[in-house]
Amino acid sequence: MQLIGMLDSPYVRRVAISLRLLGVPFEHHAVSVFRTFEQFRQINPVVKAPTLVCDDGAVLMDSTLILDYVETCVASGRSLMPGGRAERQHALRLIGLALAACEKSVQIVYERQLRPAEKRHQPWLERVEGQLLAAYGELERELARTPLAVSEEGIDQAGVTTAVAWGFTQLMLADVVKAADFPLLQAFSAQAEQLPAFVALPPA
Ligand SMILES: N[C@@H](CCC(=O)N[C@@H](CS)C(=O)NCC(=O)O)C(=O)O
Repeated sequence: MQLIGMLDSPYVRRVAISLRLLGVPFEHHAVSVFRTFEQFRQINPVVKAPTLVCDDGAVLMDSTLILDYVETCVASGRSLMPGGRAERQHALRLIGLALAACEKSVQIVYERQLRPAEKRHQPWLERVEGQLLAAYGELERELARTPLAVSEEGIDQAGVTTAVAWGFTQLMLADVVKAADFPLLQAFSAQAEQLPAFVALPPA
């Protein structure tokens, strides 16, 4: 299978790291939705990163849907999603918060990089920044209640997505989300970024 998209997208990176942790072979093609729009459009007319081209040629998009499919391709029997109902509910809550943080971060990045300064709407930006900080506030409280496993064998999808989201936000918006205000997220992500799967798939 082929994973299409740049690793500076947290959505692409969470899929790439998950594929590697799960031992599912894949080719990565670093095609940009902006710089190489036409090339991307040839693969997926909708131009969404990540895109997964499956071995039978089917084209999937949306990181969560791609990961749903990828989990069915694992030969080793490993899963990044817990099986028990309570554990799965907890993982889904964390993943939802981390994905909301990704979405709000991406919205702010697009506002800063794509929208002309004179067309920016400050109340909208403030709303999105508030949502972003709320998502990380909730994640920080969750980590205080229940620490996440952080080893190559133990990390799950909640851990992968939380660390990738945090890394992206710190890379792009450290002025909005101050690392010192979220010490548990900072410490967890620093440890996750040392894991071989994260080191092999850096965001830049
Ligand atoms: N919910 C989607 C979000 C994917 C997404 O928004 N990706 C961005 C790159 S970070 C993208 O494709 N942007 C181009 C566009 O939406 O036109 C997912 O989980 O994959």
